[in-house]
Amino acid sequence: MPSQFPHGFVWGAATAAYQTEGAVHADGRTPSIWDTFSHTPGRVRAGDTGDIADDHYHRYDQDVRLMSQLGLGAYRFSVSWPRVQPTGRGPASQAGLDFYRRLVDDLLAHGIQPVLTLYHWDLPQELEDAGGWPERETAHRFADYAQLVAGALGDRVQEWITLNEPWCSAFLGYATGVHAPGRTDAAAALRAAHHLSLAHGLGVQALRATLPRRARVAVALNPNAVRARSASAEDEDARRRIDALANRIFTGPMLHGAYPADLFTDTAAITDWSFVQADDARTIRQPLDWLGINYYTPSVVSAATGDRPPSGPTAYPGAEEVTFHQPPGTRTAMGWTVDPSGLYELLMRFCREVPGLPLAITENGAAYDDKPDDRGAVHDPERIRYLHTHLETLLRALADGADVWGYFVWSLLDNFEWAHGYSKRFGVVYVDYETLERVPKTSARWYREVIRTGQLTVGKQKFS
Ligand code: PNW
Repeated sequence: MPSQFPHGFVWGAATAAYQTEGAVHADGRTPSIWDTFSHTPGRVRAGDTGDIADDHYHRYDQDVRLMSQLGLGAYRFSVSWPRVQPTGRGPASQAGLDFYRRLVDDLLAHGIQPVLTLYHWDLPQELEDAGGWPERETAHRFADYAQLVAGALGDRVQEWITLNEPWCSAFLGYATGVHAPGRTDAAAALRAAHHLSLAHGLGVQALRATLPRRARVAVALNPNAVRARSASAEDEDARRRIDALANRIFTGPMLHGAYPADLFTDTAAITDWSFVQADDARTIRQPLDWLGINYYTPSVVSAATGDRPPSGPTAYPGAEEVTFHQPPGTRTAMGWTVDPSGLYELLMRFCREVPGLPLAITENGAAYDDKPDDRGAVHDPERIRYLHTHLETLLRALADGADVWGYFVWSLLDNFEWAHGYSKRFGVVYVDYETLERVPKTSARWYREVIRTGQLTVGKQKFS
């Protein structure tokens, strides 16, 4: 197997607006659903909020210098909708747009390609008050917002992502309620999933109409690498159900122009799907220039009773009988099993399923309990091991024909890890939340060597 990444392979790092920016009241920004959620007692661990986060809004120039020292070829960030269109409709905030112009110009000046995600979960609260993603209207508001950002930044950003992980927005936001807006209504979650897909389709149309021809448009999904615990018909059916509710619910309309029939059957007791209109499937299937894949860990499911009793509302309405099992292997601080084979599976699946569609790994990484030593250095050998094994797997997929143009480590910086607050650190750069000082971890130095050499071997000898 080749140990060398292809010439021109793009090495990046990713963040998201609410997780890093802070400055939630600056320049006319209004609350997003995550401001409301994090300020509601009991929703986020230890009452943490994104009010300050990494203060990236005021320290972006320092962060771009860090990226430049890492040798990054690309930086994936998201635009905060309520920062650039405070009420979720109507006029833009020029001050908000100016922040992203400054960030993008600074990236370009350092030779770092900006990769812009329009929606990484921070819906303007006003739109949630009007019904949020379960309402069709929200998809149209997203298309207007997409056009507004494209008009302002289309001259300098080439890579555009409509949505980040619509599965999380729909099912963690509206079914389990562990994410904003914290609702627990299975039917609403299915409606939300459809309107997120519709928002993607309308958003791509708006971007195509506004952006120069050279621009590339994508979506970032978190496909679930789901396996059956056994080969029994019951466990295989459990796998099929989760595949429908986690994967094909989005890839069906977005990539193939139709919902899978089994999804409708499985969820018939929850909704009749009458909110899907005749032309929606055609609107949602827009030609894409590439597909973003976020990967952390695989899933193992069975039909039988599992390790743990089900707790709280399900993230998979229509698959209430399915049990999730902890896959074998070491775990990260999230409790997620380290198993890169799921990444290989997904890359090969998409290159078979959608021939000719280039892929990028838009997120991959791990949380560990990083702490500075008495000299202030942060050693994170587990993260190096995690990234190393996943990049090895990526090399194998490339050798087997997967068309992957880039890799984005999640995350550049430790940041606000949603319902876990600041307790989970995903960064290759440590953030001291008292001083907001940035300290590159050993993994950052390791990543710099991988980027510099395009090889994994050098990094391994030196750092593990
Ligand atoms: C992704 N799940 O979130 C997000 O895109 C990032 O913003 C986040 O920081 C990162 O992964 C690490 O969590 C997920 O429960 C959150 O299946 C939860 C799940 C999946 C992805």
